[in-house]
Amino acid sequence: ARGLHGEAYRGHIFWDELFVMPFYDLHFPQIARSLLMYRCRRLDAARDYARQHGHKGAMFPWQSGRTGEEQTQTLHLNPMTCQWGPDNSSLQRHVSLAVAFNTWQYFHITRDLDFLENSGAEVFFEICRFWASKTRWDKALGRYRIHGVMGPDEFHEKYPEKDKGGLRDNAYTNLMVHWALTQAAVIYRHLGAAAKDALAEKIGFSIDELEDWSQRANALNIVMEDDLIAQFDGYFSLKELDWDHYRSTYDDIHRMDRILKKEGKTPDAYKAAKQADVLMAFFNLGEDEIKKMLSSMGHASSKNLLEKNFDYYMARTSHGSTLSRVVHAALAQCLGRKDIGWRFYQEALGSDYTDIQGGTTKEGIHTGVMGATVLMAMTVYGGLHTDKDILSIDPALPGRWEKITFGLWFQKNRYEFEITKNKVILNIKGSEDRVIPVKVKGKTHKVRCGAKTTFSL
Ligand code: IFM
Repeated sequence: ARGLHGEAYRGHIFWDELFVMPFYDLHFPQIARSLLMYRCRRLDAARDYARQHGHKGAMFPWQSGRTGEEQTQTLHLNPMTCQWGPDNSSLQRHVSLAVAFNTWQYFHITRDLDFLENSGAEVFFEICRFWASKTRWDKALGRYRIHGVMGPDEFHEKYPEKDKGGLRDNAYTNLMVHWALTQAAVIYRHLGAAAKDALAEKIGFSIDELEDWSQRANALNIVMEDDLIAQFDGYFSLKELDWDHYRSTYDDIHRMDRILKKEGKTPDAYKAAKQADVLMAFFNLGEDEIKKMLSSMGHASSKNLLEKNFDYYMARTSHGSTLSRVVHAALAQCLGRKDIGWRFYQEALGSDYTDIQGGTTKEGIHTGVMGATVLMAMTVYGGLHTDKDILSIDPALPGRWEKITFGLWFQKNRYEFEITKNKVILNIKGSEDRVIPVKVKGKTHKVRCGAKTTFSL
């Protein structure tokens, strides 16, 4: 979470590389690969961890260090009361989904087949196995459910009336599980025959598993009401928080959990989130993909799915993590809410310059927000999209930016962009006899390598 800059969290590794990796995928693929190898080398520890909890496959720990074992604290100090309380955050099993997502993204951007065949696919499939074994069939509901997890929002650790940690059907988790269990077939198709045989030999993987995963993925439970995706099953029955009251009573309400506990209440009982949770799924996959996934899970959604969820959850989030601001900045821009997006982006950029979390920077910079803000200059404002096999660019430079230039590697080609308010200049390195399709403002152009091509905007 803090790179090598300081000792916060005792140097532990969480899921923050989800926000950091795309920067390295595009600019320094060897570093990206080595970050992924940190996980691959700890696959056996993740397998043991899954076994200890009665599951199959590999379950990566929420916080890990050298050995790959779970290092998450089980007690948490509330500095407002100087009291220790239980900490269930190790139930953030979604960390494994970040590993799977990063594995796919790295391969998609770099086309490093050697990595996929020798390490990545095994990790990906073992993560899928874990999630498949964690799904439980609910006969009455006619759906698979996932129990006992926490989403990225760390204010909700359990149901208020229960002692045991964990929630049912966290939407971010279930959507990402759907994504992973479905994406496994795509990964499998990329493998050569020898790699497929090797996986069959090494982990007993067979194509039948893909069929089982796809069936579970489509029958996963997502709780929805009129387009609103419930953060977890039971979320809509929680109490509303009086945000105006807390804003006027406290100078800083980012850590609403600590304030509520100081008042003898529990954040578990309120519709109040520390950071983006449902919205994280949109941040990772985009609105169109979420709609497609919901539809294959039997949910109709309207045109305004993202907008409705954005407004609903933004009004109920205190941004107690720097990661929340980048998610809100990116999604606000997608919705054309440029002012809101820019405000979140500015705050995110200032995270360590102005130490917005009141003293945490001295323990190390926040690598997640740093990686994401650099990337967003290219993606959110430069308008770069790398999710398909054709690179696409549709810039939306903010008011004061006159020009942005950047280079990147994508599927083994080197692209160099110079973007102003009214033009894009692209130079794809390589010999002049090569032509590569690129989308500019939604239109596909065949771009000749080895020379600059200018597009008017
Ligand atoms: O991984 C994050 C988490 O999402 C919010 N709390 C801090 C962790 C480390 O940065």
